Amino acid sequence: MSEIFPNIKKVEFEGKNSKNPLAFKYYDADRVIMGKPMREHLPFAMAWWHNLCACGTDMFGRDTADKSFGAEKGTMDHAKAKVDAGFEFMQKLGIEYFCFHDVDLVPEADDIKETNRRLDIITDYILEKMKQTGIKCLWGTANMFSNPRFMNGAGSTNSADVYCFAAAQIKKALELTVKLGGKGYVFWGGREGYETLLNTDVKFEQENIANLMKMAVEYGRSIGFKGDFYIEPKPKEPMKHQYDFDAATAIGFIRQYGLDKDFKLNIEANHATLAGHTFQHDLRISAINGMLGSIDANQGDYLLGWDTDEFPSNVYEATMCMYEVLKAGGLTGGFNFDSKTRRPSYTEEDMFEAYILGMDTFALGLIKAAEIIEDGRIDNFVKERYASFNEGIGKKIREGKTNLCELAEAAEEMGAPQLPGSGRQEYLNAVLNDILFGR
Ligand code: XUL
Ligand code: CO
Repeated sequence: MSEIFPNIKKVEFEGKNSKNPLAFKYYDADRVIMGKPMREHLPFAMAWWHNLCACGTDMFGRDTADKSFGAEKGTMDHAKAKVDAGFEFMQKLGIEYFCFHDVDLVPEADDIKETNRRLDIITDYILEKMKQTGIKCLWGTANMFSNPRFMNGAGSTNSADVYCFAAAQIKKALELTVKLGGKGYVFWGGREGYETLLNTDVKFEQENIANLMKMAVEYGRSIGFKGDFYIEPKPKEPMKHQYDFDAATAIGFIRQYGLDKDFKLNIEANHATLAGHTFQHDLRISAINGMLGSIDANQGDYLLGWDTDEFPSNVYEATMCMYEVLKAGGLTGGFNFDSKTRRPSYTEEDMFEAYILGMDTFALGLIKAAEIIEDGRIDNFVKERYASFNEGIGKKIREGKTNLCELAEAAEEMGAPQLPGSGRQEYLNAVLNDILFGR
């Protein structure tokens, strides 16, 4: 079979002094960091939708990139060409996983039976490619936000008919995820939210969403899905208000509806920043609740208030991400590049250079995060900061062995308490700079 990207050879690791745009400078798959090769720390995934479907369209202009891959768009030949392009792309970059929505794979027909037939054909083809290459599926999902029928959401819709349709799509997407051996199944609540409370029954909508998820778990388990279900929080866009606002909100929802045995979170960097948090914040909140499952790797733009889905280039953020991941003992999922090249970056080279940037950024983040941990100054400072809880009354507080009367007595005895020790934020930032740039 002829190549789709004949001008691009397998991307190799050349080291940090390389000036070759089509080589890795930091991602060295076999390099061992804290006892594990980089490839195991960083199970990277290609997002089918951005890489093989998105062509640079924005609200003000049509496609800039040609992703026909030699076939006529809107046909099954094109669906197949996308599979060929995707597998060649992943192989050339050494990416071991992919993620997909149902409608990324085939052109959607008016009749769901026909769409499902097409999905069966294309996933047979994908399965063959997976066997040939060893590439695996990280997670699958159903797109329940693009079709006009989902204008008011899927689980949160006001229409029982649309709700049935959502259920049908989830059922099929779960079957496909199982067929392709996916490790996870994602619910990103694309339009699960509202525009105005004047027409919305929030409680009812949330119950309906939870019930849809319960039915998904029940069906998924019945057909042998052993992986994790994920909620991917996002505060807004396309809806003004989305129910899965951020990690903390999604965790509350998962627990409220008894979904915590089956669900974890898929944290996307740009979603966390849209919610007014740092990426690291949402990772930490997920991790301390035992719900850090997978990551959608991208970044936003601090000057823009929307989901720009840029390829990660911010080494500081990637470092703090990898610090959280290492501390949490790794991910059960992986790092899916839910990122797209900018509209003016429309060439094949841009597609590869974008992934090289993202992979190198996370590799550098991993190297630096391991250095933070090995250096120990930051972790030791945090530990020391709470030292007053290690003995005396502090120890009793830590162990839950005291009460308000005893604490009040202790306060009266001590007179005015000493000020808590300095937070030393400036010193800690200097330590971080030293680790990031001083060596
Ligand atoms: C949208 C988004 C989605 C999900 C999957 O902001 O992140 O691509 O990751 O539906
Ligand atoms: Co995402």
